[in-house]
Amino acid sequence: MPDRDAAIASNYELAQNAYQQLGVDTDEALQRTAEIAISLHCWQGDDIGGFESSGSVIGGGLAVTGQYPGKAHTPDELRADLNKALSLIPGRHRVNLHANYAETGGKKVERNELQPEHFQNWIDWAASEGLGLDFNPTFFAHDKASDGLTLAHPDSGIRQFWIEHGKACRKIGAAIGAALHSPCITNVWIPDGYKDTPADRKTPRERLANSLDEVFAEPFEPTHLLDAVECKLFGLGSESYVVGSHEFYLGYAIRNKKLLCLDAGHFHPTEVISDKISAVMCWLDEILLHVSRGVRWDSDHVVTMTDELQSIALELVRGNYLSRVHIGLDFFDASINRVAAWVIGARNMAKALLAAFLEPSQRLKQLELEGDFTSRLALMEQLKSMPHGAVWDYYCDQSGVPIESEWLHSVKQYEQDVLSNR
Ligand code: RNT
Ligand code: ZN
Repeated sequence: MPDRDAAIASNYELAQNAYQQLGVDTDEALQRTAEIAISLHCWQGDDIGGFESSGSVIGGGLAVTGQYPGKAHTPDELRADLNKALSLIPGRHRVNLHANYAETGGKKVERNELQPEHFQNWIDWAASEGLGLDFNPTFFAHDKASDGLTLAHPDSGIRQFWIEHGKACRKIGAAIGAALHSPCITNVWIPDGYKDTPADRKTPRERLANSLDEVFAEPFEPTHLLDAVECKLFGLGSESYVVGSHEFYLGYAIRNKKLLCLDAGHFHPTEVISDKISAVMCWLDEILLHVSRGVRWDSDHVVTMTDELQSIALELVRGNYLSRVHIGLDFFDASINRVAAWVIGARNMAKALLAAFLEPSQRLKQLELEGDFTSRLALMEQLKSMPHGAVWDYYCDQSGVPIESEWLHSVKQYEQDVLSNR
């Protein structure tokens, strides 16, 4: 389509000139955006169902609402859906797995007995697609997690089971990282907490610290495995107390040289992770982000182009943190096409990063240093109506993926050809 191609090129040229006036090199911004991998969470594709067929409810305070048809029921369907989504997202990315996505060939394998071989199909697929993989132990959707306690459980037998699960998952993560020549970030999130006011806030936290020490006892090559711990303020069923709170895991991560995972939906609604990044990066080598969108009590809406998303991207770029921050997505919506949910969230993350690379950050910092806050504010506002959409479309086109007005058609076609036949 010569008209389409000409429009993309000429819109880009106009944008390039406009950014040049601000001292911003759009080509460089495109290159830098292309270097960033975003880890796509597999669980958006099947409402965190996984393939254990244990019949356990998800639990852990995680609730996926919606009945949109066409969800993936098998590993092959899920991989096909991921391939579809990835074909519509510019750049080279990663996929984030949960332990309950193991493939055990119809055999019941307990969580504490999972092995790397149960993820061999995922590894082979990732290798053939040129993807990195990340991993998560699954401390929910299980009989032994039905009372909402796992690593902090007062029953030592149950605690031991989950410790063994954590250990098994780190072995799997290390095997994945070794096989794919890219460190597998293995992230621990547990649901543990209480619905109502606890009488003892201290002991569960001590139990959690001890359990984590056991889980993390075995050393692995950091080129194969990076451990992360994820904090949360509250969840469904843990409204009054969460054992693994922010302060708990921040301290644990600093002392034990772990990555801290900051999930954008895991704080009080007036708290933002964009303000936390530069604070925790003073004390931690690396962190993991779960980019999500909180809406009232839900922490897992599809990522949209919010102020906070743009602020997160700006912080990563302004602070030059991108080599120390791993970006993952974490949301689940079963009320819309699940492939589209991935595409919207991931494209927004990439688009926000591109917009951040298009910011004349030095100039803004200089104005701030000079105390000219009027000009700082005026320039920040001016930037909001700059033509970054034209740069984005050009980036998508150059990357061989549909531009903004085109990708949905491709998902609708996939829905008709594939999803609607499930
Ligand atoms: C839950 C955490 C956690 C999960 C995934 C499925 O509140 O955000 O990251 O969403 O592990
Ligand atoms: Zn999360």
